[in-house]
Amino acid sequence: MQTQVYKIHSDFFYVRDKNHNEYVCKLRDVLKKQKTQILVGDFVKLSDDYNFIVSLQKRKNFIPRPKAANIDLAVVVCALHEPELDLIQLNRYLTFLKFHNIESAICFNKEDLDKNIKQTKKIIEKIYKPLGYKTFFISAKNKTDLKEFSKYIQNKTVVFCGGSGVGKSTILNSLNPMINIKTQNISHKTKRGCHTTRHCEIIEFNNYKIMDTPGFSCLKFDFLLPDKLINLFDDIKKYSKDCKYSNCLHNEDNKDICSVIYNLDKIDKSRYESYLCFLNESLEYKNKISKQSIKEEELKKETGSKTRTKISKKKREESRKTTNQKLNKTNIKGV
Ligand SMILES: Nc1nc2c(ncn2[C@@H]2O[C@H](COP(=O)(O)OP(=O)(O)OP(=O)(O)O)[C@@H](O)[C@H]2O)c(=O)[nH]1
Ligand SMILES: [Mg+2]
Ligand SMILES: [Zn+2]
Repeated sequence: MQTQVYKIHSDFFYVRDKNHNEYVCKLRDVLKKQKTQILVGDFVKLSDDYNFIVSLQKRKNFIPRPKAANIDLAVVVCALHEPELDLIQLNRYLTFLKFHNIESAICFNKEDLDKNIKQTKKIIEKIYKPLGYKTFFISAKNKTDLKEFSKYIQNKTVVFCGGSGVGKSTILNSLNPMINIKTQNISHKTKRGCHTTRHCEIIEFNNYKIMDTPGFSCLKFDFLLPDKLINLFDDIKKYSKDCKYSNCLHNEDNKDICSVIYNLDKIDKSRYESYLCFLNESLEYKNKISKQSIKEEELKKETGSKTRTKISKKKREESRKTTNQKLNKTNIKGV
């Protein structure tokens, strides 16, 4: 029987069929042995007694954080205040979703806390509309301006992503007061959310199918090679064609001959800052894996400083290949 996983708790998988019958089951040993990882949103087949998942259907897509599969739309939820709006964090989510080829929209929540909402809207829309993102400004608490947003997310499998305390669960409650998911004030001390939602779960009602997820902030670009990052920033990439070096990373290194830096006044400051921030993370990643492979090579080697230099030089060339192999592995493993 074909069902969809809507919640996972330790070894238990909560699944639902298309008639909304729900079952709790475990994973068949053979799937465990194959190290098959089941995600919320996965379509699975059950055994005749409904006690076991016996097979996993091919995924349309997935994201490793929050762990979710078969997504039509990701909504990145941000608070305008409490916690304060952090555009680098927003760009982090958007870039990560773009890497996974998942369509995204942005929902700016807590508009009731913004005294200059008109001005804020103008600034934000100027950045994100040209990038093709649909943006919504709402107050989940006061249930204002929900109409357009709620219509947009109907009849799709939607995942709510965003930091803790931005109001993901409150939005769900405001769309259907009958569900009443636990929410909690942000901490007075840290001004951050309290990680109230602990598990990813698909909530279905009327024409909605929404995954509420726990907020988190430690998403890092430690899985991507530095030269690939530019492909995830269309607004910066468009100026990179005239860079003198084809391997230019558009940072301080080649600043006098970098066409991106020459055109910086045309790029939004927070977008370029985000690019540099993620670039540093991916440079660290590249450094780490090439050091690792040089170390491995040196361990294999016997003695002789001349040969050593030669081998490590050669290794550096090889490490690009190794890097790509590791990258491919990481993407699969990242599930
Ligand atoms: N003023 C105001 N407060 C809001 C709004 N939406 C949510 N809140 C409050 O923000 C706090 C956090 O909301 P949650 O819905 O728990 O946030 P969350 O994103 O689900 O957080 P995690 O589950 O920790 O990831 C709660 O006290 C909500 O009442 C809003 O539109 N305006
Ligand atoms: Mg929550
Ligand atoms: Zn450049």
